[in-house]
Amino acid sequence: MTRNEFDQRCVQLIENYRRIIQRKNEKEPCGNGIYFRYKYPVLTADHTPLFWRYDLNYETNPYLMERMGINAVFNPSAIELNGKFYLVARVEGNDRKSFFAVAESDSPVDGFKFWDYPLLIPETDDPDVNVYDMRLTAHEDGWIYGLFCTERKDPDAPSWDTSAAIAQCGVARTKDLRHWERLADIKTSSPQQRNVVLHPEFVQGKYAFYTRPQDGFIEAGTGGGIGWGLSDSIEEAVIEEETIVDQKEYHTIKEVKNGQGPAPIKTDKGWIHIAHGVRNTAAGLRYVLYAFMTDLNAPERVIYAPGGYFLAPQGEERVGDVSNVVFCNGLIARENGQVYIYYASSDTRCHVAETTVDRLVDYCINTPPDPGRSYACVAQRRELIEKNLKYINDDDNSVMKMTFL
Ligand code: M1P
Repeated sequence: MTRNEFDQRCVQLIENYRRIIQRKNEKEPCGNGIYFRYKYPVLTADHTPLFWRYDLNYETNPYLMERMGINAVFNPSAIELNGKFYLVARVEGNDRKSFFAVAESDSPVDGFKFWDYPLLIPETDDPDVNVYDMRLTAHEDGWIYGLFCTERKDPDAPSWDTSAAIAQCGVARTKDLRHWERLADIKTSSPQQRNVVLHPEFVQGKYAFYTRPQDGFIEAGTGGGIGWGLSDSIEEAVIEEETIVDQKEYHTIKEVKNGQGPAPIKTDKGWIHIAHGVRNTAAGLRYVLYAFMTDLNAPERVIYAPGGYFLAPQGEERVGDVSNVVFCNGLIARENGQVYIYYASSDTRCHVAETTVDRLVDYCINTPPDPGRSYACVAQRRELIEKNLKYINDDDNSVMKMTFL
């Protein structure tokens, strides 16, 4: 490639990058009344700076090859600080290793731009092989904590088993998202932990955690529900006792396993939780989001559990590295009541859905629970139909008309 061709290709790449970063997002026009999706993903692999991927020196990279590709950007945590919106995304290189990187914007729905460098979160004495899925919590103790999954090779796995891993919860804290102090990994009695989230307030004077005990790396086994436990310390957190807040359950959207999403939103009616539920299908696992509400004074006690899913993969969201997955570990609940739910699709890209605290409260309180059997589901739906039919006039026997239209 000549120097001139190299320069032209540089310009082309920069133009493509700018187009993506500067693209205005569009709210979907109608929505389902619960939330509004947005048309474009808020972060993708193409949002990562070109200088993360290319060697931009003609002498050392005359073909302007992508030397270190980025495979995916997904499962972002989120926080609003001083009027700016930040996503701490899981960025995965072509080498399969994930790391965290901060993208910043003045808007909650578009314009996210990565900082020049990804985060270099310190390791412990036992280095992580892979880190992912951070949950940020602005705790009442004044720190912002990032809890994430730290994965290491299973030391007891037989030599032929090159995929057995142990997942546990890593902890780091910061005040500005730039400087991070690594604390000890959380100790629980479970052989595997993922989806651990710090509750934003002290409970009984202790740090409180949502956990997800699991027997195997993928298989929930005897675990799989959303757990709850307390620890005196955050620097050396030990959860002696884990109770299950929200069980996995036969023939529901969380039949195989489930996990807490971001830290819950405090409302005057209770804590609103967004979680993911996993079921099995002939095509593999299907991950959807669901919501529930817990008691204001006892965040481990579920008081409302709307039936079914809150958000499931649709359209392009259904396809990616791990298809048929939506996963949420970040949201921003603003003081004005607006809520931005950041979710990833198919372990590939990040999206946003917009709603309000009032809508979420209504959804949690007034959506009927899963009654557990087809017969009971039909009875539940017939009740809704009966109430609605008084608004429907089909006198002309062809078109159903809402009487109030
Ligand atoms: O691939 C889907 C998700 O699988 C895991 O979630 P869970 O622990 O609930 O099974 C995580 O690896 C997550 O990052 C991933 O999106």
